[in-house]
Formats: sequence, C-alpha cells, structure tokens
Amino acid sequence: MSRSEELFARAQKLLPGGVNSPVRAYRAVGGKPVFVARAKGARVWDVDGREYVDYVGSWGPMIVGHAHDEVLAAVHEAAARGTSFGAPTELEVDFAETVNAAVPSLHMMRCVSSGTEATMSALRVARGFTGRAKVIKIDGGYHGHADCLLADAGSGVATFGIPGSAGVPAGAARDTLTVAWNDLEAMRALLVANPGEVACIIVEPIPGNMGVVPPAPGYLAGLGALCAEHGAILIIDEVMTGFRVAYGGAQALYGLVPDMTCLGKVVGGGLPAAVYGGRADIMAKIAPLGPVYQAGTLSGNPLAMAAGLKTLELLRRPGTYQQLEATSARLCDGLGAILREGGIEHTTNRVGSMWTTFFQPGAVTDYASAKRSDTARFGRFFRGMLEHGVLLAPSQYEAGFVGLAHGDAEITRTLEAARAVVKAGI
Ligand code: KE4
Repeated sequence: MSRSEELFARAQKLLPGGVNSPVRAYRAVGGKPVFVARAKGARVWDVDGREYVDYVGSWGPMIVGHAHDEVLAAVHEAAARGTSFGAPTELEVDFAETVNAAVPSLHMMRCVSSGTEATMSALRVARGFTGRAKVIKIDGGYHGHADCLLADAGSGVATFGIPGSAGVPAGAARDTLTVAWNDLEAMRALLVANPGEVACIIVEPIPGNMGVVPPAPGYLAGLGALCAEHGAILIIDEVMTGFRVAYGGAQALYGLVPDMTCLGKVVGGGLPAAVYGGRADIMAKIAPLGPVYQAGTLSGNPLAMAAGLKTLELLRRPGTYQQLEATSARLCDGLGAILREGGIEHTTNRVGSMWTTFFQPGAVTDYASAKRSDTARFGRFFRGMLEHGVLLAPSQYEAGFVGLAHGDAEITRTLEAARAVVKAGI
C-alpha cells in the first residue's frame, strides 16, 4: 500500500470522503487521490516521492508558482510580527489600494477569507441595496457553497450531478433563478417575467466551473445593459479570472464596468483571502456604515495580505501575461495535435492561462453542451496522465491552470506524457 493510500484510509475515518473539499477525492475521475507532500514552482511531489507537473495550482492561486521565494519571504516577515490581530493594519490599506489600482470598478471593497464569503456577501448587499429578493445565476455557474447559490451549480456539484444540493431549504433557493450561459434573450425574458424583483445577476465572466466556456461576443456587455434597464446589480464573480486572465481580470480584458466584483484565489497568493466590492453607493450599505451586516475574524489577515500583495507585485512585472499566453498556447496546441493524431474527439476552450479540454467534438458554449462530454474518457486521460507524472484538474468540469513557473521542460514533459497516454489508448 502506498503512503497516499495509507493516508487516504486514515483520512476517510474522520473527513467525509477523506478530503476537505469534494473535488479532491477524485470521484469524478476514478482512482484514489495523491496526497501532496510539497510543491515548488510548477511541480508537486506526493507523499511517496513521485513528482508531477501541476496544472491544478491549488485551483488557481499559484499563478506565480508554488513556494515562490519572494512570496514565502513576505509571509515569513509578516508572521514574525504576529499572525492575526482582529484590528486594522497597514497591510490591509496597502492591499485595498493595490487592488483598487488594478480593478478601478472596486471603488470600495471588503476583504473576506474565501470566495464563498465574497459572493455570499455581495448578494446580501445587492439585496440590501435594492430591497429586492431574487437573484439570477447561470446554469452551471459556481460561486461557492452559500445556500442560495447552490442551484444547478457547476464545479463539484455539477461533477456529482446533484441539481442544487441536499440541505438547502426550498426557501433559500426559491429566490434563485437560473438561466443558460450565453443566452441574452433568455436573460431578458427572465428579467421581464420578474419585474422589479431581481436584485442582481451574478456571473463568472469566463465560466470555469462547467469547464472553461468563454462569453459570446457582446454577451457580457448585454448583461450590463439589461441590468441597467431593469435596475438589477451586475455582480462579476472574478474569483477565478481575477488577475488570472489579465492583471485587471476579465473586466479589463472585455472592457466591462460591473456594479460589483468578487475576487479570490490569486489575490490571496495561496493564503485565505478574497474580496467583494464595487460602487461606493452600494458598499455604503455595509456595516458599520449601513444596515447590511457582514463580518469575519480573519478578514484581511496579515499573512494573506502579505502573500497577496507580493503575488500581485510579481504579476505586475513586464511580460507576465504575454508569457502566460505563450506557454498556455503551446500546451493547448500541442495537446490538440496529439489528440487529433490519436483520433480522439475533443474541443479545447482557453482564455489566457485557464483552459479545459472537453472530450467531445464541441463546440462547448454553455453547460448543456459541456455535459455532452465523455467524462469516462476524461477520467481515463486524467489517470493516464497522472501515471506519467502530470497532475490535471480531476474533473471534466474544471479549469486547468498554467503558471509563470511552467517552462519548456514542463510543457515538453506534459506533451510526451499525452503522446504515451493516447498511444496506450483512452
Ligand atoms: P472558495 O469558497 O472555494 O474560496 O471560492 C468559491 C468560488 C467562487 N467563485 C468561483 C468562480 C470559483 O471558481 C470558486 C471556487 N472554485 C473551486 C474550483 N473550481 C474551488 C475548488 C474546490 O471547490 O475545492
């Protein structure tokens, strides 16, 4: 029995599924999860000493590479001054100023400790500001596990095919409306059918939790116009895309000015930090200024602020996003050629350094089309790549992530692994 298997057996005695987050259990791809012992740059090592080229990257945060010397030094320096105070610190001011400079639509913001907290809080303040109860989300969109957002969610829930989730009372989900991605007319119809009742629309500007499914041209701008027309707040959930697809996120890439934005993952540099915010008149509703309550013991934690600040500093260095684009293009073009040569039906959606290869002929433009993928074949590909030292995201409905530490050696090794796996047959 491998050390990973030993640990997995022990873990399952105390942790549901042996994990602290469902997708890590490999239920969607089969086999048992590897337990990670350490990571550096683009590589992770499991507890049995096996090395992998890593494309999970902690599900997005590790864009500058694991255990980056400068990030570690910043965290160590902050930790030496204490790890948490429950009082305001200079780091939180520096962090807010840095994020505001990158994402100007965040006129005001609040730090929290997870993407779930960020989106849950953004919805509450949108409801408090508008006095309306209904929220609209995208079928296949995932915004964390707040009750009202677990309706036809993507990511883990989509992977398990659980429509919504047990434990979410009807009352909590009743005011959540869902609509297909990239269908502006369906969105318009939903707003018209619920006049004056929709507080907000929340979308991933580039969904990554049904797999990566880019917005159709004009779709995001259309959402903004519909929100303005119907008095609803447009919340852009950039937990995954923020600082990932551009330094200013998807809103910079697509020239969007949302009413509210949520950030997470990269912004914490691998430590627990997330952000929600937007228009000053909306955020003025947040306690202690206004009547919408939200709080958090570790909000703005100094270690997470330090890791996030250093990560964003590294991302500001010239050529960062050009490098991510070039490496990601080489990877995906190479994978595509290998799968084509092997006669494997697939289609790849990619925006910058986040991508998904769907095992189906495509095109994948929404959740319904994503679900036509051959998830069993994806599982065989995942397990084959794992055996050849490449760690992909363990679900067809997830994004893979390329980081600055992925270089020629990592891409070459990945493509050699893919050639071997396809040759062996999936
Ligand atoms: P967290 O609560 O997991 O920090 O963030 C929730 C969230 C919100 N919005 C978007 C767009 C997200 O992608 C996420 C979380 N993403 C998943 C993976 N796609 C996290 C991995 C996991 O659940 O283990």
